[in-house]
Amino acid sequence: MAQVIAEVSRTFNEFLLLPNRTRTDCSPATVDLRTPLVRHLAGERSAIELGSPFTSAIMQAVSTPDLAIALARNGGLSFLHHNQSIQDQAAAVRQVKNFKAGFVTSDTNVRPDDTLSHLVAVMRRTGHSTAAVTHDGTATGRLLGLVTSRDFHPQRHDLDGPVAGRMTAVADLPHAEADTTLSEANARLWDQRLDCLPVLGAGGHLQYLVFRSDYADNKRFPNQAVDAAKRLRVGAGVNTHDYQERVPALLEAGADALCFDSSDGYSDWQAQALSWVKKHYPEIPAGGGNVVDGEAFTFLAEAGADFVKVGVGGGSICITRDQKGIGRGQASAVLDVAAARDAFRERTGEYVPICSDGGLVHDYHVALALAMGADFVMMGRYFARFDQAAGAKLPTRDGFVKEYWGEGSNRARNWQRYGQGGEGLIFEEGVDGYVPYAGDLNEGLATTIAKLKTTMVSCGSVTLPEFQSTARLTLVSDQSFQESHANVTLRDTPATIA
Ligand code: RVP
Repeated sequence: MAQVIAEVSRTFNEFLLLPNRTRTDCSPATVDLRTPLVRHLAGERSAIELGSPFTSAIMQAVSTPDLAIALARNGGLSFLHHNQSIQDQAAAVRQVKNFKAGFVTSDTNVRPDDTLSHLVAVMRRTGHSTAAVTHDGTATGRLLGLVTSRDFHPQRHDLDGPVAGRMTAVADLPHAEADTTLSEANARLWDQRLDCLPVLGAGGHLQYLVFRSDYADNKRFPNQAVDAAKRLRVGAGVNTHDYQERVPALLEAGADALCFDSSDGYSDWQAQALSWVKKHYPEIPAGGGNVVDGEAFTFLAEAGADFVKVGVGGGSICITRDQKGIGRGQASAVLDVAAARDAFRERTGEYVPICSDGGLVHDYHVALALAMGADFVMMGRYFARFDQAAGAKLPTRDGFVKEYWGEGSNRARNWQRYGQGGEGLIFEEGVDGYVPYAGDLNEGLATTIAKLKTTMVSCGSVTLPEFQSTARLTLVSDQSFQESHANVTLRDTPATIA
């Protein structure tokens, strides 16, 4: 007869944190959000630590190189999705690893004989007002000059004339060599009163542009997730089908960590794939999942997983529970797996971090997931709302939205993640939709981090391990859940009245 688990399957909305005593040393400024990413000896440091406990979902709609760069600069990590060719995924990894803060690969490029009206169109498309003029119109062509929107006027200059007529030629242009550091470039920007300094490699080919504004911008990120060579860290999703070809290519490209990505990770396929990676590439961390209970966690930890992802069916775009009747409330899943993680540590002396993946709808859900024992969280919907995510930004009557679609939707058709038998999906396990547009990741994440820090302060914690070990949670009734929300008629802002 089937076993029925006595405990009800619960989700984050059913819990609240009780405030603990806040000591005088607890303040948002003293909160340290560092967290381990990979397996390590208990009491020692993880070989990879995140500066903040956020990872972005292994999804087409979410984890682009741009998003990975922005998230790593904020201390988190993206796992670039594997629902693309091995070559394309490796190129995406390289793009993140080659990112040099403040050194921009020019996206506004023209040839010298292009017309000014073509230049205007290119500037309009990219939104940038400085263009590189290269011999072949590419970002890495031989630099012939720079032209900015201040160099010509639509009424004063013939827009059918060539760009070469209005550019500042490279001979008159201060430029830097390839080995220039950001602080040297910055010194020249100020000393020579420049807005932009091109960096040239062999044969005068353009490598990067350094802008004054980017240098200031870089100072905003003291908490970046970087490797020993100070390159941003990036993870990569892999599947249990083509890992023997995909893994070497991703490692060659510089991926810092891998994650086997499956809607149900409690499988022999995943254990075999993890053992293969451990045997051939023992130095590269590889996570597994997804699981929802302690038994499955222990299975993957024993198979060598360096971290384990928790969550089945809770994702905002996920219909696995409707379609297959499989899953578990995310809070119950995290609590159960965290207990198994602690038991595994007691038994083996090894700490295997866990990640709460999916179903985090409000910022405070992040705090709850961490308090319940997650070492870091993974989010799809949250990151899909930002400029850096892949989905198109579309206008609606009520403002902008961004596209967001599940890996199990017909749009993504990631059959490697769902294993319905053979190549392809027989039925959908995800939907294709929209999320409200939320602007720039840096600003949105800063607000979420501020809320997390103040919650931790209220709970008397300045580190995540302290938060996890001292948090007190209470279940909420339907009635007290109502009490959580504002209970007045909200005043309309002038903008909405108009
Ligand atoms: P959310 O953050 O709630 O949007 O959930 C994102 C998570 O949902 C992913 O990290 C993944 O585990 C899961 N997912 C992705 N696609 C689908 C699907 O199509 N069902 N589910």
